[in-house]
Amino acid sequence: MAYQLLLLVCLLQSSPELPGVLAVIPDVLHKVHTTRSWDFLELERNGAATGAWKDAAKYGVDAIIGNVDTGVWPESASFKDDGYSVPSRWRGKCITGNDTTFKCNNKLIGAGFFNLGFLASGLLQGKPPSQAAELYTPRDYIGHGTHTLSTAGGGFVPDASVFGHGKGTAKGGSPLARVAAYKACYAEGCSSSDILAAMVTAVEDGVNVLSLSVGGPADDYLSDPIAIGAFYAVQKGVIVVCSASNSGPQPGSVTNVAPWILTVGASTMDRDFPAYVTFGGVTSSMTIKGQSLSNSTLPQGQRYAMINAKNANAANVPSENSTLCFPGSLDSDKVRGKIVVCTRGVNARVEKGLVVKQAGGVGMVLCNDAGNGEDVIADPHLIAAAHVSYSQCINLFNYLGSTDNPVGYITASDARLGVKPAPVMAAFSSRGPNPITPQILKPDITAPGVSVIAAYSEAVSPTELSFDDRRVPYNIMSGTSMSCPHVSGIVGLIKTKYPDWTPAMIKSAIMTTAITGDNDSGKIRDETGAAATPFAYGSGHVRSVQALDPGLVYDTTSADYADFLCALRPTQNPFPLPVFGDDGKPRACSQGAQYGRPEDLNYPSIAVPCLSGSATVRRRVKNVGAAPCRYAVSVTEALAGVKVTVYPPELSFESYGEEREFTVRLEVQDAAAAANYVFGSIEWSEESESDPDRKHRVRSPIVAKTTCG
Ligand SMILES: *[C@@H]1O[C@H](CO)[C@@H](O)[C@H](O)[C@H]1NC(C)=O
Ligand SMILES: *[C@@H]1O[C@H](CO)[C@@H](O)[C@H](O)[C@H]1NC(C)=O
Ligand SMILES: *[C@@H]1O[C@H](CO)[C@@H](O)[C@H](O)[C@H]1NC(C)=O
Ligand SMILES: CC(=O)N[C@H]1CO[C@H](CO)[C@@H](O)[C@@H]1O
Repeated sequence: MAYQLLLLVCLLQSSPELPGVLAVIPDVLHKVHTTRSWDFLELERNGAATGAWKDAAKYGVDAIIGNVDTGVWPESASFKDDGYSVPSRWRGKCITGNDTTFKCNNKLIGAGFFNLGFLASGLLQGKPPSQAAELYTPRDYIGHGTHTLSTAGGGFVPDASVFGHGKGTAKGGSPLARVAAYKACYAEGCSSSDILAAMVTAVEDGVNVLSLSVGGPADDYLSDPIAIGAFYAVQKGVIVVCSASNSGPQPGSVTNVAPWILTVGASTMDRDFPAYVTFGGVTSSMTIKGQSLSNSTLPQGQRYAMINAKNANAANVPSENSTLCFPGSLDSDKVRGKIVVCTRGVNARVEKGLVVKQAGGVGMVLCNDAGNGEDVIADPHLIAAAHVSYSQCINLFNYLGSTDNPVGYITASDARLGVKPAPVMAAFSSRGPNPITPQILKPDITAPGVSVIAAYSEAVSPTELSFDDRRVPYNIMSGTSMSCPHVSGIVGLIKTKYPDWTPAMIKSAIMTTAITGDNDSGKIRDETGAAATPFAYGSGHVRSVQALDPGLVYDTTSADYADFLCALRPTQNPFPLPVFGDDGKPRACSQGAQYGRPEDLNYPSIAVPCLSGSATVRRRVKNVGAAPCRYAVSVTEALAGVKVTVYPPELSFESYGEEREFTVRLEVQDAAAAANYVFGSIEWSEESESDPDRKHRVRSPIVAKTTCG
């Protein structure tokens, strides 16, 4: 422990641009945000118009995206040299350790690894690192970092697929961006000091977008290395995008919640990977739908005998074990040549298929139990297979129990597009309210994070299971880890189109143009059943084209963040603030000075968690559209029990860059109705008689609660 503290102190002192030692922070374990490490993810730009992407944003050509993660697979086609040159502002290096085969190029322009905190952390508990060589190279031995980096800034790679599924051109959100990989995470986790070292190095190297699909617990901003590193980055003009974590749907589970971070939740796309199970006689068959990314199918045109694994137990093995298709639990004589129906739970889903295959079965239906319900996953099974929901499987179990010689077959089709409704909030995506400052709504945004295909490490199998010896250049994964780099890629586009914009302006553009509706004429739904709220999706689902032309933005300066931190100080740990003025000089909070309230931070969303009687919050917007222009406000969604009044109701701008202030007054009309959080929104919409196409809409969600604590 002493070593990490020294490391942190040394790190801060070694950088002339940092204000010396801020605090002594215990090292904590952070984890990469992959919900199901053998689930696979597909990278696709969601509804982006080619013109805006290609011409206005030039595919993010001026972005340098840094990724703090598990490293990168440098030979991946997604990081192939694309002939563009390295920007002159780049000061980074390609630090390859003792990996002589690792090469950077003009696409993958930088790499490094940070392991001192990890080695000293006790994460290894005295054991030798499982793969010692992996500690001294930026090479990715896990797959996560390659996947996330290629989602943000991977180049165009035609004909990418996972075993032929989801075939298409893989690409990052900013496919012409330069990318750099900062490895700070290992199989056992990431230490906070390595993460902070990686973030500071990336900023000094000259990245302008920093993507972190990493997180850990934090009780306050000043003991959270990601919050501190991000604060430093934002003051240097580098926007930091982080995943919200995978601890949903519990309320208050969101991480990376500092207001200077762009925090991303995860939702589905309109694509799935169907596999169908047909059972019963020719004249009385029934078909149920599941999901699969199996790399094999059954020969068509025939029916196969089926058996419930429960009834296929080997001698001396209880049926509870064979039900789950544990290794060694199946009797080959009972399953040979058959489709075996296994129940989900305990052992890995893909392992169950292998157990069936090794016992001589030809296919597997993987059935959820009641607890797993409707949550089905497209896995890269080693046998023809379909993962089917509980409600659908009930029909199959009824059939198996009703006949002596059950028969059926499995068919798979390729990826199905246009699935409705979409997006749907993933149950695993972490939820607000913000556990540190409920006056700042978190997460900020949601983006695709379920079944995303992107580049992968060829040092590991697609399922990460030891018995799986397959290697794939592209893999499908799910998690807020996968949604975060989608937003990082879009950020690279905005940075390319508007090189001078501050991190807060870019963040505002992304948040105020998001949508809360789905593709089925409804509100974004939640996998857990109910309609989703801003505690799941923040401002809504990211819309890349609209984010490139927001009209107005909420800018937030370093001084604003300093005031915010000073305003919080009574409830924060009492150490000096890592805050600089816009002149670059350190600032300190003055005792007794007035710093306003945290809810007055100029944020693109509004949260008033302890509303008694009435409250007025302040905001200001900056015109980044054509001038002159005029906007009018409306309360687009009312809050139950709370009246919302915006003043002034109209704003006029004479020039580009001009700022206008307004207030939002919340008045309790029915405290009981708003005793729990209530949600609404306001929207500034552009009014132009001469040009009806000029109608920017700038939306802010509002959350309020009349009870405190
Ligand atoms: C790699 O280099 C480091 C430090 O230079 C050394 O300690 C380590 O043993 C090397 N690992 C291997 C596998 O060669
Ligand atoms: C499935 O994977 C195995 C192992 O890598 C391979 O031998 C086989 O050809 C694959 N099948 C298909 C249909 O891709
Ligand atoms: C049945 O599974 C349990 C674990 O759930 C295991 O401990 C036990 O050894 C298994 N029994 C047999 C006979 O395989
Ligand atoms: C109503 C609606 O929002 N439909 C959207 C569904 O999703 C497709 C593509 O993902 C969009 O093009 C539609 O506009």
